[in-house]
Amino acid sequence: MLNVVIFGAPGSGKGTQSEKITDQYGLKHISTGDMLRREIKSGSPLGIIAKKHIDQGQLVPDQLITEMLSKLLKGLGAINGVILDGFPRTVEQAEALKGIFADMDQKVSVMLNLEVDREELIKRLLIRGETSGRSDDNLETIQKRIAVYDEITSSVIEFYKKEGLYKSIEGTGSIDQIFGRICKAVDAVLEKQA
Ligand code: B4P
Repeated sequence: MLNVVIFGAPGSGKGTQSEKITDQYGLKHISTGDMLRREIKSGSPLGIIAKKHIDQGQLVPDQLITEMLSKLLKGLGAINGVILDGFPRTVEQAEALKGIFADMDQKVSVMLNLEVDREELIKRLLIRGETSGRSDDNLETIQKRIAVYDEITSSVIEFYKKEGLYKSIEGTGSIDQIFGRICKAVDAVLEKQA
């Protein structure tokens, strides 16, 4: 099994690269951002709570997101593995994921950190905001999201460094160039597993 965590600041390309990784390695793509946006669209109780947080550029509470993810992971049938896009975003979520996977006799195979500078992140998200219709793709909320990343989410890097699962990926360049770097890192993990 290959279980990949794709990590990075907002706009670092997690969603973009996850789709390519899914095709290449036959993994199940799990995006917590997409799951939350579906909940919001359906008007579910979780969606109503999530919208309040997302519109302000804040994280959705750990317990809600962890329960949602746990149910989904434990309900998966036979698969080659997963790519987790947007989870974990706090050390508490990283610890919870370790526990959920342990219950399933699974573990994270590698954590890929897409590194992109601030100016480029803001530029990408503002461009996306022109067409995405996302309530969080405006300058004020983007800056808030990046601040939340710095204050809270970036600590997840240390967690995976300690676990010996951390891999830094240069996240600027063409989408295919970045994907090439990711494949090199994932292939090295697969070789070790073989
Ligand atoms: P997400 O949906 O995960 O949003 P993201 O971090 O903004 O996007 P991503 O990094 O995937 O960027 P993308 O590939 O699209 O989360 C949204 C919100 O949901 C969070 O702020 C939070 O409130 C909540 N949430 C989600 N998960 C949570 C959790 N675990 N706990 C608590 N709350 C949670 O790329 C961005 C743009 O860049 C795209 O337009 C793309 O086309 C472009 N791009 C990509 N690669 C490029 C490249 N190489 N060059 C130029 N442009 C590129």
